[in-house]
Order: sequence, then structure tokens, then C-alpha cells
Amino acid sequence: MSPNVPLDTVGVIGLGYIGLPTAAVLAQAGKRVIGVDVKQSSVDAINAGEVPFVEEGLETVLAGVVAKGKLSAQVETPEADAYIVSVPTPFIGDHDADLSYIEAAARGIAPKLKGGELVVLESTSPPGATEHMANVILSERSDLTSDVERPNSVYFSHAPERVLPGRIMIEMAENDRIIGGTTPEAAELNRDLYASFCQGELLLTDARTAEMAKLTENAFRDVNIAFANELSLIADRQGIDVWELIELANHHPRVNILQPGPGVGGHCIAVDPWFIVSAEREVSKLIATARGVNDSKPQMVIEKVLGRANRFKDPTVAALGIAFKANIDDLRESPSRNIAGALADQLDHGTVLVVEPNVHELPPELDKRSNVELADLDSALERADIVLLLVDHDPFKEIDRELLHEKIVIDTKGLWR
Ligand code: SAJ
Repeated sequence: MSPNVPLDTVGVIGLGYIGLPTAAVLAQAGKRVIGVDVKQSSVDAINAGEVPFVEEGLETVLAGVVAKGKLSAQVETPEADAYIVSVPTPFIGDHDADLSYIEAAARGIAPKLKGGELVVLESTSPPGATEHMANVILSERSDLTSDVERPNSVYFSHAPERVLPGRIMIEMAENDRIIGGTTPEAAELNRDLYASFCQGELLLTDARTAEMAKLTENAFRDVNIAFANELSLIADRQGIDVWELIELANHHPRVNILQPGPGVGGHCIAVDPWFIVSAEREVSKLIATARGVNDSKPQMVIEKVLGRANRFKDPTVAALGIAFKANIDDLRESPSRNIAGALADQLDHGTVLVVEPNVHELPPELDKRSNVELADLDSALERADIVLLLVDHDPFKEIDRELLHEKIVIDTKGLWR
């Protein structure tokens, strides 16, 4: 049975790609939500009902809950019945997780606690991070405990997010959710809170298993994409169309190979497997190798383009797409963005025309180069000697194939087969 404590007000710490949608759906479910972010510009935008990034369906929900006074944002951590910590966990050193943002959030929460609150860690974290967060809070507050038998206990839990960028508003409501408490009571209390907005199954476990489950899901996908990427290299040398090969093999009832591409991007699949490797380096050989295979794919694409560009004095390359995947504006950890930059560096007297329908300006490292331009699709196709397809954005699917006729085409996604 879950502890009998209120869960009416919720402080969401970190209003990024996951924290903000979580805050919005909690407010929509009737909670009074106070969002916290260190960035004043994000706080101001959110209080005006505006979303500082692109995510289908979020703006409507956000504008509604802000107008009703159910959600507001501020820079200081408030008093609340429950807290959700959704802050970044970047790398430090040799792919270890930097827990300093979690520690800072914990130190912000500690002075606001009275006892009886739930503190949920949502950030993707290495095993042990939830216990670490609890220790940071309890070391600042010796009057509180995580021992549920004693008065003034605080409940600590991990509920990793598993939503897919681009489908966040749907998946946040529908996906099953893993909830791991540092005690069973904490997991139950966390379930009560998440049941308010999540119709998926809520699966209870301990915090360490929940942490590993999230990392395992993304490592599974990474290893399987690495298999597809390795196949693409083998197939290239063998003169075989890798997409046809995979399509045929996938007809087997127990085979389901993923798709090769220019590399693996985003802030999750290219990052999370390292947290497993860094926790257990000696026995994570397959996971580490898969990371290496996926990370080496952009270099293979670069070499292919340079090899074909040789024959031109002043080659013009149209790089179609620099987002980390189709139909989003997220350029973080994007292999395509890095490929465009490397080509600009390495093409002697060449020009790179970047076509990215989801952004209005180039990221700074591309913008500052004199031989890189943000171009519209039509003019890039007209001017290019080499058309390099890097992201399978919808507008690229509809390109008139006649326009590619005279060009050298390098299609890393198999879009125009
Ligand atoms: N990719 C391929 N081949 C494929 C599938 C993907 O090359 O067959 C590439 C994509 O182009 C992209 C990268 O992998 O560069 C990651 O894209 P994705 O769509 O597979 O995943 P993300 O990073 O957008 O979201 C993942 C999801 N995890 C899983 O599917 C196991 C999502 O559910 C998680 O919530 C998210 O990571 C996260 O936040 O951890």
C-alpha cells in the first residue's frame, strides 16, 4: 500500500525536452505544477505559454495549462509535495556520467523538504544515481530519513522516461513505465503520481534495476543499429544493396534487422550505452564495440563523398538534412551535422549546401565557415554536383528523381532506392 501523503503540488526541476512535457501533462491531469529552470529565457517563454523547441502537440497543452494557472515556471525551487528531477546527465572524463546537475537539483530541493515528500529522478542515469541523489539530500538534512518506518521520511524513486522525440505527447500518455523505488513504498507513491497522466502499465521495481532498464533499452537499439551499419559496409564492398538485403532477411519470422544510416545521433542512444560500459567496462565488450561501429559510420560517409568529389575542381555538395533523425529540428549529437562540418573542412575549394527544412539558421560551427550555406532544396539540387542524403525528412522523399539524374547521389538512408 502506498503511503498516505498528498501529491497535489509538483515541482519539476529542468524544463527541457522531457521535463516540460512532463510538467504539462501533470498540470493537464489536475496537479498544480511549478516548473524550475536555470535559464530565465525558458522560464519567461513558458510563463507566456510558449514552447522553446519543436514538439508536436506540446504548445497547445502548455498554453492551456498556463492560461488556467495550473502550470507556472520560475528559477527558484519551490515547496511541493513531489519533485521530478529531469536535468541533463552529460559525459565527463572517459564517458562517465556527470551527476553534477542532479546534485545541484538535489541541493535546491533539500531545504524545501518537511518530510513526507516524493523525489523522483527522471534523468537517464548510471546504476546507483537515485541512491546518490538521496544521499546528497539527506546529507544536507540530517533531520530527514529515507527509512519509511520513521517519521519525517522522504521517498526516493527513479522513473526513466522512454518517449520518442517527435511523439512525446502520445508516448508520455501511452507508454508503459518502469518505476524503481529505493524502497517499495517510494515506488508505490511514485506510481500514484504517474497514474494521474499515464495510461500505460506502471511496472514497479527497485531503483537500480529501473536505472539499468532504461540503459538496456537504448543499448539494445544501439547494438542492433550497429549490426545494420556493419552490414552496410560489408554490402558496399560486396556490391550488394544493403536495403534489399535487410528487407529479404527480415522476411524470416525471427529476424528483424534495423536500418543503416550515416551514424547514430541524439542525446540518448549514442550516449546511454556508455553509462553501462563505464559502470562495468570489463564485461561490456559487445556494447562498447557497437558504440565504436556506430561512431565510425560518419567517417565512412565522409570518405565516400571525398572519393567521389575528386573529379571536380570546385565540387558542390548538397547535404540534405543535419538533424539527428527525420522530421525534427533537434541537431544535438547529430552525425549528419558533423559530416557536413567535416566535408566543409576537407573539400579543397568545395562548397557545402546544407538543406535543413526544420531550422532557420545554421549551427554556429557551420555558420562561421565561408564555404557552407543554408540553402533551399530546389536551389541546392540545381547547384550540386554531389547530392548527399543524410536524413530521411518527408520533403526529401518527394524529390522528383529526374532532378537527380545528372548528379552523383550518395543516399545514406536508402530513401531513393
Ligand atoms: N537510427 C538508425 N537506424 C534505425 C533506427 C534509428 O540509424 O533503424 C538512428 C536515427 O537516425 C537516430 C538514432 O538512431 O540518429 C536514434 O534515433 P531513434 O529514433 O532510434 O531514437 P531516439 O534517440 O530518438 O529515442 C530513443 C528511444 N529509445 C528506444 O527506442 C529504445 C526513446 O524511446 C527513448 O525515450 C529515447 O531514446 C531516450 O530519451 O532515451
